Amino acid sequence: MSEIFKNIPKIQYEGASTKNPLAFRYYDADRVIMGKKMSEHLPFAMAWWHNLCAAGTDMFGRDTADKSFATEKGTMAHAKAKVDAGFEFMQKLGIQYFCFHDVDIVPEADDINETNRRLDEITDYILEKMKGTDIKCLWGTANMFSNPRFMNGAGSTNSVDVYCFAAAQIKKALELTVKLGGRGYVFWGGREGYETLLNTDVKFEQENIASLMRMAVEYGRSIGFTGDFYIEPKPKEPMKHQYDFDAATAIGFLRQYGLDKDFKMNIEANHATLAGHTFRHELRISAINGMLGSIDANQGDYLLGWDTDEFPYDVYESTMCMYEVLKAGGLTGGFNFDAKNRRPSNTYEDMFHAYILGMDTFALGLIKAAELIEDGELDAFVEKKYESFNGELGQKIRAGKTTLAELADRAAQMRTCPVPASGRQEYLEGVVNRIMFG
Ligand code: XLS
Ligand code: NI
Ligand code: NI
Repeated sequence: MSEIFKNIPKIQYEGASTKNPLAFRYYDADRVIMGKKMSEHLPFAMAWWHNLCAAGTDMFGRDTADKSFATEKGTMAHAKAKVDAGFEFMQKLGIQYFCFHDVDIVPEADDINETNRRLDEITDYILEKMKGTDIKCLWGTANMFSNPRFMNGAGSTNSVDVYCFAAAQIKKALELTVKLGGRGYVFWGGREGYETLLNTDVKFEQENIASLMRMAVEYGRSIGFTGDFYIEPKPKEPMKHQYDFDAATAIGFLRQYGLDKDFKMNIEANHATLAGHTFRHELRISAINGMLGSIDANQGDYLLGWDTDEFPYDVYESTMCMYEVLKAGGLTGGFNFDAKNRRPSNTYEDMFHAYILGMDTFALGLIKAAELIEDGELDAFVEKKYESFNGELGQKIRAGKTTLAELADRAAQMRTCPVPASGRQEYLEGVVNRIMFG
């Protein structure tokens, strides 16, 4: 098989001062940060769909990039060429994981039996490719949003037949994920939501989604899937209102239906901002609930209200992300670049520039987050901020052993209004800038 990305060498770390556009400035796989190699802190993954399938089509125009890889699109030859391209791409970048939807890796047939046969064939081919490399699957998923049959949802559909189709796709995608040794399995609720309550029974739909997930857990465990299931929260798009709005909503849903032991969150930066949160808010909420699993590493645009899936370049954001990840003790999943080149960035070289940018952004974020933690000033401040709870009464409150009457008595004895200490936000923002740019 001949080289696809000709003239692109293996990308090496050359240090911050390099002007070589095809080199890493910060991502130095073997560099040890806080006791672990960068490559272990940052299990990067390639998103099959954006990198090997999407070619720039948007609502207003057709493809700008050529992702045919010298074959005819829609054929198994093309599916295999994408595997070849993907493996060459990952090896040249030193990326160890990939993520996929079922329909990313083969053209879908009308008859699911034929689709499944194609999936078997392509995953045999992928397995063959994996041999002799250190490339693995991060997570798999079923695309239950593109095909018109899912227009009213998958788990939330009004059609029993469509529900069965969704079940069949999940069953197969789980088998493929296990076959490829995937660490996780993702549910992104693409069409699980509603456009109008005039035609929607929300309770009915949510119960059906939960049942589908419960069956997925049962089946996954029965075929030896030991990884995490993930929900990837998103507030809107394509639906006006999506059920997995944000981490807090998704966690509540999982607890309500007894799924919280098997599921964690896959937090996507751009989805967080669409929900009106910061990326780090979603990470923190997941982490404090023991559900920080994996990350879809991308970036939105503050001027646009949709999922622009840009490659992350904002180092302030990646630093805050890595701060949360380090504090949480790492991820069980990894960092999937659910990101695409801008439509006018349409060459093979642009694909590499995009991943180099994303990997460097997170590597620098990791370096800066470790410095913030080692510096210790933020931690020390937060600890001091709550110090009044260190006393006897504070400890009693923390232990849940006080009554309202007891606390009210204490307030009654004060005679003056209590004043808490300053939050010092601006000072702390300056501390962050000292570490970032000092
Ligand atoms: C779409 C989602 C999607 C999931 C996988 O907004 O981010 O790409 O990550 O289905
Ligand atoms: Ni997204
Ligand atoms: Ni995503």
